[in-house]
Formats: sequence, C-alpha cells, structure tokens
Amino acid sequence: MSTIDYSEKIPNNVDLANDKTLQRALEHWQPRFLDWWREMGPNDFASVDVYLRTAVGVDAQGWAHYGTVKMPDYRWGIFLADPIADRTIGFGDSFGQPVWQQVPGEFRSQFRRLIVTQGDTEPASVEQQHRLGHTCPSLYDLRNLFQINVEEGRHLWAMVYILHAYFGRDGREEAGELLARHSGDVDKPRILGTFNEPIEDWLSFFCFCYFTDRDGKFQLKSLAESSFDPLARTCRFMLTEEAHHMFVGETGLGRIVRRTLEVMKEAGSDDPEAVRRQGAVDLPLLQRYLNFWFSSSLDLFGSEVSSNAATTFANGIKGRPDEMTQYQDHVCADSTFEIEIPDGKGGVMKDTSPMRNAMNEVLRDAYIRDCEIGLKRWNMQIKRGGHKFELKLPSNRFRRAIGAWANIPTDLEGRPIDREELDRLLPGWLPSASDKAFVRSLMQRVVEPGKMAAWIAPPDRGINNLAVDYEYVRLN
Ligand code: BYC
Repeated sequence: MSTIDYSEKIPNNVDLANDKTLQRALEHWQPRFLDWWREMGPNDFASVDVYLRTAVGVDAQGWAHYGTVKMPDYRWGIFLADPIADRTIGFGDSFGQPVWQQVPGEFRSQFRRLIVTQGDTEPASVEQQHRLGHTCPSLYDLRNLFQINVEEGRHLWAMVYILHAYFGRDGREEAGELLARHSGDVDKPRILGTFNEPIEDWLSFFCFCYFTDRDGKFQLKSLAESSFDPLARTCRFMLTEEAHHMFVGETGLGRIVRRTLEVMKEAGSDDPEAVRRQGAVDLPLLQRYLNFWFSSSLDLFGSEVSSNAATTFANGIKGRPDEMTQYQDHVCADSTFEIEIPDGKGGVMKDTSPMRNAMNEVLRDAYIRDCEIGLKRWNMQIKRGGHKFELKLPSNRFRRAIGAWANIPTDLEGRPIDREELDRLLPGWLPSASDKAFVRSLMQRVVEPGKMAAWIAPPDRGINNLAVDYEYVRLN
C-alpha cells in the first residue's frame, strides 16, 4: 500500500519528489488553482472551520480521515489507487494484453479529449455551487456542500496530474484551460451542457448531486476500466469520494419528501398551495425539478450511436462500468444493440446499431436503472403516507439536446408531439418562473446547530458518528 506524502507542497502518492520537472510544472499550476478557488469557490467562507474528510491514504483505513479545516488550507493533492499486479486489458481489440503505463502515441488525442472533458466538469460544479453556502438549510448540509466542493477541487487535481505527467506541453496547456473556462460563461463556457446550468437553490443542488454526480459515477467507472493504468487508478480512487456526493443527493431529496409528507399530514391536505403555505416543497414541484435535472443529465452520455464511443471501446480507452462482472463478451466485435430513434414522420422506430457504437446508450440504460432506485424508495414513503402521488422519471426521449432525440418535441412519456403542443405543456413539466421564485423564497439560511429549514427533515444521523446537532461548520 502506498502512503500519501503530506510533507510535500503537493501531497501525493506518486513519488512526485523524484520527478523534478513534473513537480515544478505542478507547483507552477498550484497557485493558479488557489487563485481560481478564491475567485470561483466558496470563498466567502474562507475563514470558517469546517469538519472535513481528507484522505491520508488510499486504502480503507486512510481515505476517510476527519478533522476541522479552513477550506483554503485543505490539502489538495494527487492520490492514485494502488496498482493491481499483472493487470491486463479488460475489453476491446487488445483484450488480455498487459495494461499500459504510458499513453500509446496513436491514442493520445482520444485520451486527451476524454480526460479534458472529465476534468472540465469538476471545477464547473464548484462554480455552479459558488453561492449556495449563504442559503444553507442547516450546518450539517453546509458541511456536506463544502466537502463536495473541496473534493471536486481534488478531482480536478486528479485529471491535471494525468495531463501534466503524460501529455507534455499539450497537457499543460489543457490544464491551464481547465481554469479559464467557466460555468455559464458566454465566451468560454464549460464543455458539457449540464455544467453550465445555474444551481441557485438547494433543491437544484440535491437534484444535481442525485442525477449529475451519478453520471460522474458511471463515467468514472468506465474510465476506471481503461487500459491506461494511471488513468484507471486515479478514477478508482475518485469513485470512493464520489459515493458521498450521490449520498448527499439521495438523502437530501429523501429528506425533502419526508418533510413534505409531514406537512401534508399536519395540513390534512395534499393541495400544493396548502403545502407551500407551510413553507414546504409540494410534490408536483419536486417532480418538475426532477424532470429538468434528469433530462439534462441524460445528455451527458452523448449520442445513442457514436463513432467516438466505438473507437474508444475498440482501442481499450473507455470501457463499461464493472466490465468484468457485468458482461460476458468483452470484445463486442459482432454484437448489436437495439435503439429507438425518431422515424422522421413523427413516430418512433427501432434500429440496430453495432454494439461498440451504442456504448453511450448501454451506459445511459444502466444509469437510468440506477436513478430509479431512489424514486422507488421515495414513492414507498409517499404510499406509506397514504397518498396516490407517484414520482416518475421522464422518458429518455424527453427534452434531449444531444443525440437522435435532440430537439424532437415529445411528452414526458417520450411520445412525439407538435412543437406548439410542447410549448403549451412544457411550463407544467419543468420548473416555471413562479416555481423558482417560490423555491428561492424558501432558501433562508439556518445556522443554529441541529436546526433545519422548514422545507427539509433532519438527516437520520450525523457525519462520522457525530450527533446531527454537532457544530459541523464554525462560522465564528
Ligand atoms: N453537452 O459522439 P458524441 C462528473 C459533445 S460527470 C455538450 O455524441 P461521445 C461530475 C461531445 O463532447 C462525468 N456537448 O459523444 C458530476 C462531442 O464533442 P467533440 C463527466 C456534448 O464523444 C458532478 C460531440 O458532442 N465525465 O464527473 O461518444 C460533479 C459528439 O459527441 C454533450 C465524462 O463525461 C453534452 N451533454 O461521448 C462533478 C467522461 N454530450 O469532442 C463531476 C468523459 C456530448 O466532438 N467524456 N457532447 O467536440 C466522455 O466520455 C464523452 O466525451 C461523452 C460524449 C460521454 C461526454
């Protein structure tokens, strides 16, 4: 097991001290990262003490070490999961051959493109969440937001290390660009659509953690299968941290549902107006937020049929999550996958794609199944409360901006409809201006230890076995 060297300016377990050129290059990038954090991160909270988790090792004992830290003093560094001895390529044309410790020249640009796209999302999410701290529903939630922010910062470090260490001058330039693009910037936006959407309230934040961080899980798992071993190892370690982000999303939304059910019971009514009068989130409103963030996150998987996806699979660059345990055929040279595409006449038709070209869709399908788990749980709560309402994921054809269904008007079930009909119905399917104004009105900051905003139930337990009313952030 490799230990993390915290005596270094950049904590790492990659023996950075023995590669002076790389060390110098990363030490040159480090102050630019800190400048970016000050400008774009939760900097209004730079001086507060936060109960944070920091990795001191990459094994089960070391990755979750808790202590009180001021965020700018968080030790962002480079942590790769330990190598797996004699690891071989798990998919594609080179199946069974030894994995690579360097990037093969012919695959350089494909790797770089994926690593840059992955890296771009990490600082983007910190930028999106820049001001949320001011409206936290509790100190417990504030701490979770900051934990996610510092870890997304570290995930940026993970990709920047790979760019610097393995992609020479191109990689250094791309690392610079990762700090130059900004979420929602008109001239230099982030690469993927969802990461330019504003997150101005905590309901959006919890939806983002539930749906968008889950895309992160699937993409990181696919890259953790890569034949380029340093990339696989860095993604494997990132996944341990990513799990907490999805936990925040799932429990956050679950706590909102629980609170709403309490309010419905107290009011003796499930009328949305009655729920709103009590300062809680009515279920149809929650459904509209789910519709928005789920459909946006579906686009993150790319087109249903993609020659990029076929090439990266064939070349052993990007695999499928849990390739070894979930699939029998790891080469997929002759298999096919059935997809549904628009028939050009206002309907839907089935088409058959070579499996390799359909890898984005294979991932998206698995992602949708994973998204359904939380909804089942929340629907059980709603049913147990004696209500008929059921939360649903819209069809994967609804409101798509990427792929075969991009800009094809459909209803929530994915049935193609006229554009006029869509324009008429869409305000009932997505958060309206008045929904957003109402949600904004709920966002009043609550910072007394153990207290929760009126629209969210307390969590079942605190962090690291501490009480829910522990002072997770000392605002001084
Ligand atoms: N918005 O052949 P296509 C995370 C672009 S989240 C805008 O359809 P391909 C996190 C695509 O880039 C995980 N553009 O797709 C979560 C390409 O452009 P170029 C992030 C889009 O290439 C929360 C063109 O359309 N990681 O970690 O097969 C907080 C044609 O592409 C979009 C990754 O995404 C979109 N939604 O696959 C923090 C993994 N979708 O290159 C972090 C790395 C596609 O022709 N990325 N395009 O200019 C990939 O694996 C692939 O790039 C994609 C697309 C899955 C995104």
